[in-house]
Amino acid sequence: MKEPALVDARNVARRALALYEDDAATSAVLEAYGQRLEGPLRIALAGMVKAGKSTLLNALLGESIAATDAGECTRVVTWYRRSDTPTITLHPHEGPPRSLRFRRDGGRVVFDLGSATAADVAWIDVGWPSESLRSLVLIDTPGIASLSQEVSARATGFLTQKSSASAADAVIYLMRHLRSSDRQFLESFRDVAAGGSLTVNAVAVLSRADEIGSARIDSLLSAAKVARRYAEDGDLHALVLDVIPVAGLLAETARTLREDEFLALRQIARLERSVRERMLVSADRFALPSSESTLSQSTRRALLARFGLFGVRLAAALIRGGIATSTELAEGLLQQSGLTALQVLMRDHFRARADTLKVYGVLPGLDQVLRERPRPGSEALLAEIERIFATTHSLRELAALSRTRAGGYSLPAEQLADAERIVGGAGASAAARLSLDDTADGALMQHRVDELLTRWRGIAESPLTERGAVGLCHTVIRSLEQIASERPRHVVPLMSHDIVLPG
Ligand SMILES: Nc1nc2c(ncn2[C@@H]2O[C@H](COP(=O)(O)OP(=O)(O)OP(=O)(O)O)[C@@H](O)[C@H]2O)c(=O)[nH]1
Ligand SMILES: [Mg+2]
Repeated sequence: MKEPALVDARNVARRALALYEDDAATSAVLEAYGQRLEGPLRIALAGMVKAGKSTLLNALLGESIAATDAGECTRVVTWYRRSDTPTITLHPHEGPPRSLRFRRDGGRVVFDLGSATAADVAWIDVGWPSESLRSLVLIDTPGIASLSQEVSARATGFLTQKSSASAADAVIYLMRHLRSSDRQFLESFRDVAAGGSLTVNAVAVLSRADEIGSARIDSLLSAAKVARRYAEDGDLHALVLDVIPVAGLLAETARTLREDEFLALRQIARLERSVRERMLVSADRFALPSSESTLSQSTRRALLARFGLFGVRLAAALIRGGIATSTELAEGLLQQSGLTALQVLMRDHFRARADTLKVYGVLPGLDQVLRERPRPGSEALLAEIERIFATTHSLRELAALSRTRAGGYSLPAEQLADAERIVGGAGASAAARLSLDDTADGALMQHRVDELLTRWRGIAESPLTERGAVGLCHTVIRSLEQIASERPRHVVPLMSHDIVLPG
């Protein structure tokens, strides 16, 4: 969907740049905001140390580039953006950027910081010819609450910098359990997010989901239940759009599955049941030397590292259930991993309103620069920013959505749920807003819009509706009118490259 506010925001950025032409420091900041409006949506992965951020990033990329060991690279903010040729550039705090050499090692991309330590590095920029980066930039951040205060501060500093030109437009927050430190972080992030609201641009991932049920074959079902409970938790509901269980390791491996791995797993699947069960009773047992299969100990260790015990058990079960090729296995594992569900959420909540999210994040930053450095002409630009916020419906929707989720309106629960969905709380597509299937036809949609319009006009005019909620009613009505005027609307496809499987 075209976002008229994007054009307006770019205009403000351009005019501001002209206004501060003689001030190099301010110009640099304004230019960075301008670039943020021009470039793809920026999504950061955040969370406590070892939550599985880099693994999930690799899964989303479909390639193993981000380091998941304990090296220095895990301690710096790293950007992944699309470029025609692979390049890795280190940006130090002091001195010019420099290229880093990398090599491939068993399907992984490996690079190191050379003589630099993480403390010397401002950020690393990875340019990669990955289709998954066509419409987004992914940002890997170091673990929060890591042993080193300094590393933790780097992540928190990046994610919570107030109105920074280099901040992310949206966040995927990974947590293994809901700890008080997770809540604190999400709250601190909300406090500095644009307009004091994080909700509209954050989703939580219940990560390493395969470990939740001790790698039992129904682990992901247990994880789904836990995720549901978290999603319904009042506090979290006000902080993130949803909570999705994802087994990132399984997803990464599925997207980079090799033929030799499939063949090894098939051998395990073909073992006699009692032998197989004994072998898979624990990770330790699986890694022990054994004469019960021809798979070497090093092969079994490699499988464990790539799949985890749960992944090996699941793969064996899928093959026994009839899966006959590595491509089918990759597909089956990917589906189970939860990655596809996360990608759908990213499509419906982030990509479908990418331009709006960029504007929502950047305008408060421009506003701040103009206020901090007033000069003749800055007042007019501030007024323009205010006008954009006041008149752009999509921005009002985001504000209404986060306020609704934070319990900011007193309306009956059923009406609130209805309102939340209509302003885009279940996804930005018309079908999601109307609570209809993606395949619903025009006539059905029209009928539903008419029905909802009548209902919401009634609520807006009812003397029983509290004054404070009338504004929300008008936003809801406007959203419905917009759906009516824009039909047939396009559903943003889940890009084929999002679910590319290894050949
Ligand atoms: N079983 C299992 N292990 C996982 C999963 N995701 C990550 N791991 C393992 O957990 C460890 C940490 O994973 P990373 O992806 O490096 O986590 P991180 O959050 O990036 O860690 P830091 O950057 O050091 O904070 C690695 O050994 C991964 O193999 C998962 O979904 N399942
Ligand atoms: Mg990491």
